[in-house]
Amino acid sequence: MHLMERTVRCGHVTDSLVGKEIILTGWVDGRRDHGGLIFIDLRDRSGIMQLVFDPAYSSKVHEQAHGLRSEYVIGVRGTVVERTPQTVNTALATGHWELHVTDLTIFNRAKGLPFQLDSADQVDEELRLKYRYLDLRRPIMQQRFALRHEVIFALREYLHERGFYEFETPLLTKPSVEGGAREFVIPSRTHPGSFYALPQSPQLYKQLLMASGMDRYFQIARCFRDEDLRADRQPEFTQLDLEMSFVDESTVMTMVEGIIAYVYKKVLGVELTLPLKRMTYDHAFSTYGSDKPDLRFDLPIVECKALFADTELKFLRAVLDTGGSIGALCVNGHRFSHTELNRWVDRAQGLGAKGLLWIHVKEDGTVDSPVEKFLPKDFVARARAIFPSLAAGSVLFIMAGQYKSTWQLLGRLRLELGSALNLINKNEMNFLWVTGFPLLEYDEQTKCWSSVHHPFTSPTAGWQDVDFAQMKARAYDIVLNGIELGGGSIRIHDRELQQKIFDMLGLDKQTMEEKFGFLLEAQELGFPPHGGLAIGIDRLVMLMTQASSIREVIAFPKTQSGFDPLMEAPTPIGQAYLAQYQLKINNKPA
Ligand code: AMO
Repeated sequence: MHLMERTVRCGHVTDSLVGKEIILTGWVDGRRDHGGLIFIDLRDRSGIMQLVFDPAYSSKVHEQAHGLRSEYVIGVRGTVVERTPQTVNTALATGHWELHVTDLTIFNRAKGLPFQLDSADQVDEELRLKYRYLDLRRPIMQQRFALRHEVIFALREYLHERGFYEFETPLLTKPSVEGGAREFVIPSRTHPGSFYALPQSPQLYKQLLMASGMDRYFQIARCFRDEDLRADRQPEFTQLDLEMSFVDESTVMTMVEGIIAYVYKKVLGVELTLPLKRMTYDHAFSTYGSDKPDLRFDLPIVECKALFADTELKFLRAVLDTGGSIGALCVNGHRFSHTELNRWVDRAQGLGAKGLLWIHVKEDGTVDSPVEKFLPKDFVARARAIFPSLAAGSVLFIMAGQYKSTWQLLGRLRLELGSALNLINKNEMNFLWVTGFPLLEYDEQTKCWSSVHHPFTSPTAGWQDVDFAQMKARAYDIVLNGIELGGGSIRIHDRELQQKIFDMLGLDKQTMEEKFGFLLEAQELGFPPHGGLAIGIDRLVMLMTQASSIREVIAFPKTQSGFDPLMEAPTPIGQAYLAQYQLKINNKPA
């Protein structure tokens, strides 16, 4: 008889099974052959159990066990026995017991693996992804995916209890006509020359479901974006997407806080303090140079134009005379050598800054700086009025230029300093809502205004009375440890307002009809007020498992260049295949 029907998982063997006969199935994780006795660590997704093969239990089975190698797939029957005190392994959950094996089935053998599972962290990621099924056998990966499952299960549970319906919306949807968007397109065979697009998010479908009276919607939604990839970006990723009717910002934000607190409590046993912190976009940007500040450490950017109002330093003068800004980070409690300070200058230049000025306050209260002789005698006293924490040993890192770009650079430098100087408590979970976003942003290159979130976002009251740049959105982002976890808004449900927004974005009547005619029409057929949000599930699970990238929590992710080394996708397709779609590849270089 094959030992297929396990009675318990390896990691779940406990005291109550001592003296009992059990069946285990799994993979050979390790093997020690001590001549007479053979010890095997048997692994399944729950953990490891030590097997002992002794000729005294069965000489035939002991003989068979000699042939076992790493990653063989086996089933065993045996008796659970308490280990002697000297052989207890406290590092293992099942380390107090072992299985004395009397029957063995070898289901399958394994050749030498392309990499050792316990040193997978050191191998090239592309190799790990090519053999992802092996990579996923590692306990750390099994734990991450168990946690991911628990998170998704908890989300469904919580939302079901609160009257949300789960929906599936189409994956074959409408491209954004003019192109240039970050979309993947799919040719249609039945409509030659026409294309579908994979959704960047289910945004419009979920709004339409509100027009249908579904009231509360959610979806564990796969989204597709053809954009440059990073540690927290993949071309396909998963959102918890939700939408609610008859709500304002606070209802949606409170619901989302409840969801996150429930998941943290249920899955990690961590109690979050609600409500979460809130900050306006203007404050976040002026203080941290970012719309998603990492608040696990402070180190604010301080505007210090006044300190240099009468400066003779040419580069600062030039910036001040052209309406630019000067910002500084004041680092206390760290001793920097000249070499280190100059390395930070190089780093700032690496980030794209023209330069970085450092001023070090020495123990005797005088300053050390490349521009020391241009600084007034009472510099430290004047600086202290702006930087109250300035003391002996402090270093000011100063950057000058146009406000937005300079603050963005200082924001990035702040993050690098935070990490290099160990200012970040890695175990902290620092949640933050950012609100009061601008509605629109101006693109210098295209000379066009575009939506900061999306064009269906409602502006705040009074938008008619201010310039485009001053209009604010009824939008909110949720940030965790400096990573944007989710974003949402209250939407427009009125045709007239929607049309005005499209106008501001430069859409002419015809394009508006072609692209969004269905939405404008729906807005005239009884569309309720509504709003919602989407949370990046991959990012959430990455942060909950302290993984270094979302690729560690997606079962079959793409590489940084968007390639799947396992299936080898994308891949060219032949002429005959293309002909079905009436397509031809132009092989000439563009
Ligand atoms: P947004 O574009 O902000 O909003 O996306 C919501 C969240 O999805 C995650 N995310 C990603 N995760 C991995 N890889 C990517 N390439 C990627 N892009 C986004 C982030 C982000 O915060 N329809 C709106 C939501 C709404 O208004 O309700 C939307 O998609 O965690």
